[in-house]
Amino acid sequence: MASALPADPALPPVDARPVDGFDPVAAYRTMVLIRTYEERILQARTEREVIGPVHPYIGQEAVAVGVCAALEPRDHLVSHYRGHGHALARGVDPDALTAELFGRADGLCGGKAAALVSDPATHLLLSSGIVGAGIPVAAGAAMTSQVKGDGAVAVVFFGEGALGAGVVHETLTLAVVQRLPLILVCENNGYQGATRTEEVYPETSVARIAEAHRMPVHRVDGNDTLAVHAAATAAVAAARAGQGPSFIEASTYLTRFHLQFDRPSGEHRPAEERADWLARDPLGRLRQHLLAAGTAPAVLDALDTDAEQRVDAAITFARTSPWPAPEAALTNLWAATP
Ligand SMILES: Cc1ncc(C[n+]2csc(CCOP(=O)(O)OP(=O)(O)O)c2C)c(N)n1
Repeated sequence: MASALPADPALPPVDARPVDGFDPVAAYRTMVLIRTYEERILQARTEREVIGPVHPYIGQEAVAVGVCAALEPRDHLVSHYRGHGHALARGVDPDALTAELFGRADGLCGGKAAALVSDPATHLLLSSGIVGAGIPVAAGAAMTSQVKGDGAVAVVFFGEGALGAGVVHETLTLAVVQRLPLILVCENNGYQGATRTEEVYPETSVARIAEAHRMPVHRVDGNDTLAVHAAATAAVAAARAGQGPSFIEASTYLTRFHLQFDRPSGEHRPAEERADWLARDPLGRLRQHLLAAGTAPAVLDALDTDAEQRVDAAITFARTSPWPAPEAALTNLWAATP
């Protein structure tokens, strides 16, 4: 992995033992899995084995992993088109996820969903391709848990572009007034496709927009897994205690490009800006913290190798999975009558 930065003696030592159920070594394992997975899926898209568009998540892994590590199995999750990282961080089976991207019958959704997966087993309700559309769905899940009193919370991931959607503001209002157990996680990467957010938003601090709805806000360095996890833990605790929703603004950066069909999209991020963020790569930073805390490099290297083997196995699984039967195109179109 390119993330093998040397330990920086200037950093304060970090205790690498699990704290409050958070295990930074396990977090590193998942982040490396996501990074390796995404690199291989981009390659598979170039080779036309993956069928739909691929929206990379490379550079943003600390957000998915930091947040998902704060959740319990009963909690609900809503993702979007840049969602492989959220799915893997949530524990979705890499074989089934890959078979889905390859359009195969053993895919998570029978090969019909491409990247817009859902997975009842892990309560991943939806990955929406419509910017902002998943946010009211997550609020619905939060309201369902509130009515049932089952103690679950709902988490939704979205980019800052979603704050341009009217329905998001309606949802923020409702969530605050109804004290819904909802955690909104805005992955603010500064871009909406090829457009810089400052070119299209009069207010680029999305946290201030959430505050205007009187929603408690956590502003975090979205490339710092431990900081993201601490914010998510506080937000989940508040939601479970009946204190209502929270908004996490995780500042991060997409180090590649917006999306890929056969070739990457042609937009350019300024070289200096990209280099600056690469120096703050979330994997490199977590690795650096773990080394500073005394974790043996060999332990982390073994996790890098494990990730490569796991992704190889998932790709082999997808390649050998059958194509869906033509008649499967007509199944699961409508929900069963309750
Ligand atoms: C309602 C809607 N409008 C426009 C689009 C086209 N579109 C796809 S991604 C995107 C940019 C979204 O940016 P952001 O929410 O910041 O997320 P990011 O892609 O940066 O992760 C747009 C405008 C869409 N998918 N849905």
